[in-house]
Amino acid sequence: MSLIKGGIIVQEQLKQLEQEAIEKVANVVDLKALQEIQVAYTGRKGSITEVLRGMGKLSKEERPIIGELANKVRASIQATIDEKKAALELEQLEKQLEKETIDVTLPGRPVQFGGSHVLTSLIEEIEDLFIGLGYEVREGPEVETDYYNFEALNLPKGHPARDMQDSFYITNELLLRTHTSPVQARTMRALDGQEPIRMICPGKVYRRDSDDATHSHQFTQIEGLYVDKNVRMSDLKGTLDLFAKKMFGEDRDIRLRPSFFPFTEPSVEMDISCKVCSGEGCSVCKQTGWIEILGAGMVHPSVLEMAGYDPNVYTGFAFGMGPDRIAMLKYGIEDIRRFYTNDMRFLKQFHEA
Ligand code: 2NM
Repeated sequence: MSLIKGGIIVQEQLKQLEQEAIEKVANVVDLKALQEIQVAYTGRKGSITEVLRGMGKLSKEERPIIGELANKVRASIQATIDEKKAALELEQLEKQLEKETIDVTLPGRPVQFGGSHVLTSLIEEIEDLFIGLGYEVREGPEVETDYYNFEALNLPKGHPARDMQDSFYITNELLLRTHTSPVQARTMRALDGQEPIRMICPGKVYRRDSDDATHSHQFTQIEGLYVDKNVRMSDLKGTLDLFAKKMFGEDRDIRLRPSFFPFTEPSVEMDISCKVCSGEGCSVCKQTGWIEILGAGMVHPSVLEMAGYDPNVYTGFAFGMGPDRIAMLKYGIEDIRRFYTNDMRFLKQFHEA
């Protein structure tokens, strides 16, 4: 079958388009330009479609021949584009991989290990000890009401001991707690005089002191409370003796001295025997052979009553200590501010290597 004039022209056009497209594809350097070539030649509005649209002028015999040729040309251009596309994509991937090369043999950046603050560790040690005796650990708010911080602890408005603990007031009725005892008053209140209590409450407390080597406006406290029927002073002494020996060593003795707190009656202060001089007298114990560790006493009947416990049925003991002070004694730390100024060289001494 041979083509007549119209067919030959279209045939020539198609071959020329093929030639042209293949040349353009060969010179293309990016995928976007390649895509444009594809649209321009093989797309629905591309040159090949354009040529085929002119087929109406051709004879019936010529049409299938030209149609077949057009398909071949289209396929040939498409194949060239596909091949180029694969090559460009590979090239792009290689560039990308090169840019993102990771040297897996480089040593990692050193990790800084953290650790518990010395006061946190000490508090946890004391918690464990009392948990072993059946005590619960309880927490309460640091912003406290005047009622729970003072009133419920037998410190009514105008009581001279309120001056002793100059406080940070927020409003007339709200302040930063000056001790953790309000947690105990709250716990007693919550149980409504119905159940025995064995609890300790560790936490931060605040007082309006000028900071120096032995005073801080913020420090820690742990207070304990035991309320039940028939709780006696001897129970307090036995508990404190056990605590002192577990905390400071089996070879330590304790002694109780009379003292005064508004929320306990009678009140005592507990000393432990000095380990440095074994009672001979040295600078740590200020030549007395004894070191003051905590305050304690039998819960004042008014405190029990205000919390809803009948003081004729229930009795209790309470004690309070300062982990800051205990840590200072235990580790020979001379300045309480050390705990709060976060010098890593200081803090790291209490971590295992
Ligand atoms: C101390 C000393 C003596 C104490 C009393 C109470 C409460 F709430 F039960 F009444 N809590 N803590 C207490 C008693 C605290 O600290 C030196």
